[in-house]
Amino acid sequence: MLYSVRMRAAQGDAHEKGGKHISGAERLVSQEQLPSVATAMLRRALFHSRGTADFINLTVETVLTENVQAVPCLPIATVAVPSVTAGRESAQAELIRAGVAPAAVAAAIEALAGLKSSLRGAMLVDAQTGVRLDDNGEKGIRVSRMDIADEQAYLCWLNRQGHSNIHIQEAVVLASKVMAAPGVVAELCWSDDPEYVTGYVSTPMLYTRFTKLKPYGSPIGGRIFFIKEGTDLEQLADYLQYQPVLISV
Ligand code: PML
Repeated sequence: MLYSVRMRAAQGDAHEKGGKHISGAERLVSQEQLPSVATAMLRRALFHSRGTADFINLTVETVLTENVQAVPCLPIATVAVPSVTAGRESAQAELIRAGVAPAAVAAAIEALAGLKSSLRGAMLVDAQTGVRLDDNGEKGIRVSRMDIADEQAYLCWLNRQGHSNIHIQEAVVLASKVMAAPGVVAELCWSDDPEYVTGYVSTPMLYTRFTKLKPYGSPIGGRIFFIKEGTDLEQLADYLQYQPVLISV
């Protein structure tokens, strides 16, 4: 038996559109790890650099081990870019190489760059037309119930490549789960952390980081998943939100 532990912290009135999202986290852990993981999440929500949380939701739920799907971790590449414009151009090229239509790429970048507040989950967008497919507004689809199978091995693997921050640790796990879903062509993401400007494009083959994808100081971030025509959206949303997945390096 494993436990899915999920945290979401918000500011303002939680009853009004769930408040302003400031922090979130996802783990899938053993009973032994549960108390320390839950405490660390609570601490992260309480002492968040973006201010005090007015609302913290910590959910713990059992998951049967036999329902957990094993998924390989995506390899990581980093592209150093001199500016946000150069970063977005390179990300655009990577998305087009992955099979996303140029018009859909342009529409998606415009949609992410034009957000008035951060997305809590991801937008699902048609990879050919650029039309948004989910109707979840700023909530989007939250990818949930995933973790790394062997945390120490994962951290060593990341460290050997010079990566040690929590953003990359969590994003690679999430992207690996998303890219294992049938029908997902690629993902584009940049962070809502005002100090974190690196973003990424992931494809079923590779997680590519671009060192500047948004302006320093911007608190607005989000994710877009590009979806192949004919994909069963209900099945996809179900996998992204509910299928427990452990990622292996
Ligand atoms: C986030 O933390 O909100 C998204 C992470 C984006 C990039 C992580 C990285 O590869 O450095």
